[in-house]
Amino acid sequence: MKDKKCLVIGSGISGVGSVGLLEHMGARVVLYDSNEKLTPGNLRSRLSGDSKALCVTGEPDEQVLEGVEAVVLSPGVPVDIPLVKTLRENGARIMGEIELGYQEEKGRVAAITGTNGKTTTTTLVGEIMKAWLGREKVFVVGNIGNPYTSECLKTSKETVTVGEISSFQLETIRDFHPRVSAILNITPDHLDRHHTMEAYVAAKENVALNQTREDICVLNYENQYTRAFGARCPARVVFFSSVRELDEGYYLKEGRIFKSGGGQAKELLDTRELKLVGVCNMENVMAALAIAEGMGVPLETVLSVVREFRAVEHRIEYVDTKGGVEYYNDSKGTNPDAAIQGIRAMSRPTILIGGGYDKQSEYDEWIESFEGKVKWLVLIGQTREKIAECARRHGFDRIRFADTYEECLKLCTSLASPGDAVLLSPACASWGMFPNYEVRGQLFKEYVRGLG
Ligand code: UMA
Repeated sequence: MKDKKCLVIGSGISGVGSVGLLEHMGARVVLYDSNEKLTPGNLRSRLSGDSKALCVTGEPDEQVLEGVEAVVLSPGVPVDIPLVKTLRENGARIMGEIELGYQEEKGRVAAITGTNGKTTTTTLVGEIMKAWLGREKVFVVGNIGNPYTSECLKTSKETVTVGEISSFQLETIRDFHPRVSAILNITPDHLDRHHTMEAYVAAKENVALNQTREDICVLNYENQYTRAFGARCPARVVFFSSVRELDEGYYLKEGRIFKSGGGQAKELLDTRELKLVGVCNMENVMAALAIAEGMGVPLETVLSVVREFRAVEHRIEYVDTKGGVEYYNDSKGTNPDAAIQGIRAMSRPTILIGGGYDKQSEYDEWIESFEGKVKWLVLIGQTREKIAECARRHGFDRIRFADTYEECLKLCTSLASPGDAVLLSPACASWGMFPNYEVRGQLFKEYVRGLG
């Protein structure tokens, strides 16, 4: 990158991390954001004081684009927008922020992707690695909210990087080569961005693109896409299953997790020892066991961390009980499949908050999973009409609409009786109403804590 003109698109945390790294590499950097509400001054204020990057917002002029040799895309920037197309045609190399960070990686990498369970599994694997190597030798990066480009310069031969890698980030992989990769599951999501399921699946499979038989790829045997990928994956595949006994791999049977191979099966743990609940979390635990073992962590270290590990924030997170009503924050239920797990975890009649940004998802299976458990569905956001229409088609009409988030929360409290649960598990992204699902979940928790 030395002396090259590089254009970073997007001035969020990935863009800021990329500018810092590119300048360290000696590049001449332009930070660009298409948001017309932002000014170059806004962008500058996000960068470190000694940054010499040129900051541009709105419509970029020809001079800005002239001579650009490399383009770094923030994950939220689609690869098929006209600006990227033009730059590609002009001969610029297009890469994502993860790929840029990987150029400076000096240690070993574990990369975790999948539609759901990524954050829990990544956090758990990160904790296992920290218990094994010490906190200062482990970097947990990526979609989890910590850009790779902000950490990669700290890596060394002794360190391990654990990455939560989204499909957005995998679209632009070229050299990225994890020692162990994992695809936890693939169900329809982000189809507004990837357009087809095939393209979404292909992006996920890119996590193993550069792996060889020396490497490991952990896959879910019970997901049609990941099972099929097992047959053509370039790495050595380790499967896990929450449904059946596997001859080779990790599986769940009668509440216990086993590891099998070479004609033998060994019980690793009884899931009643765990602080995590739900089958989806048992899948995350099995994946974490396989990833950690693949990275060489002693089994005893792995098991001691797994036993103590608690649910991550915003994922079926119990908030409080107010007036006999339990409140759960599952703001991370940003697609129908994740939200189904949220409903499954409820053991009470539930007032469910749904709706948000339209990712062109189908809601049929989510509505079917209500199975008499959902008492009221309170809908908000861009998708509310679409979800309501789908729910009515499935014979569910206990629906209420809210215009603001505050109105929505108050309505839920008024609809709930002692013994009920209120669950925020919207099956949609928060975008449009909130910058991210964390802010949405935080607001929910603040509201609940403020209740008498
Ligand atoms: N922008 C443009 N042009 C475009 C699109 C966006 O200039 O065509 C600008 C926007 O105006 C904005 C900036 O890009 O100013 C935002 O970039 P970004 O959306 O990539 O956001 P970052 O802050 O860099 O955060 C990204 C990830 N965001 C997305 O993938 C949407 C974060 O994942 C991730 O934690 C972070 O990088 C660090 O790796 C969030 C997410 O929602 C949590 N991920 C999706 C999910 O989990 O479902 C994939």
